[in-house]
Amino acid sequence: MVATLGILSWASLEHASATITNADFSSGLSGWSTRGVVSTSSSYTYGNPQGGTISPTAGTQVVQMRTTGGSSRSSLASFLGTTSGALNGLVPETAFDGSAIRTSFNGSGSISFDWLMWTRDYPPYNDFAFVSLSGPGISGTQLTLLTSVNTFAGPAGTNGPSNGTGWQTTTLTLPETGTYTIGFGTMNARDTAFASYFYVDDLQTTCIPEPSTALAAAVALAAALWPRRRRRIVARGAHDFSNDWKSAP
Ligand SMILES: [Ca+2]
Ligand SMILES: [Ca+2]
Repeated sequence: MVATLGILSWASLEHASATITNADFSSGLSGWSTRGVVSTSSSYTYGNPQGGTISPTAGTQVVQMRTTGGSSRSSLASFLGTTSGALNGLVPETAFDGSAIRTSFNGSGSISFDWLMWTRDYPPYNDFAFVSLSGPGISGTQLTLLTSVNTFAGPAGTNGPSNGTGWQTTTLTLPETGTYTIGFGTMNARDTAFASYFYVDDLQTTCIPEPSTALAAAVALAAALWPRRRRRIVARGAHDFSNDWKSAP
């Protein structure tokens, strides 16, 4: 019995740990593919005006993507498995260059992550950040706009708030159980000047055990509880088993 529970326990741990590799970027960019200007660090600090420091929300490092100096829109579209037109459609302005990362993982239920955008740009130069997701139950590549300069930045010369959008958490639904690819990107809009910066950290996904594993665990649990209940009854010197069973919680 102990051996059985041990195996089940090991199996469920193995299942959970196999979901997202380097989900908090503590191992730099290991397990991630990148395009454009991408780096990881224990912190990013900007000078005034409206300077600030971006720190990880989990582990020892956070990833940064930069718009200016990145790759072309068509290159990013190819990298993320989508079209140049779809990326351009995320904001009303024309999208130019930018940077992106992506990784694949086994999951089900949902995936959540932390993100923050900081900018040296200002409205109406509407640089933006987005997430992409593809996998079972999703048609093509799903693109979701997370934020853009017009929604959080201040007037020219201010660089917006010192912490940009601040850290936000977004959760996406995974329609089925299987292998998904998630991507993150940021792009210049309206022109290629004045960089914006996009940070991501702490990806987490639920992982529901296979039905056969769940059933086996339930059977094992019932078997484990049965002798314990019997021992308790015997220890109490029970001579009337029917009463003991009725009074059992
Ligand atoms: Ca981190
Ligand atoms: Ca810009």
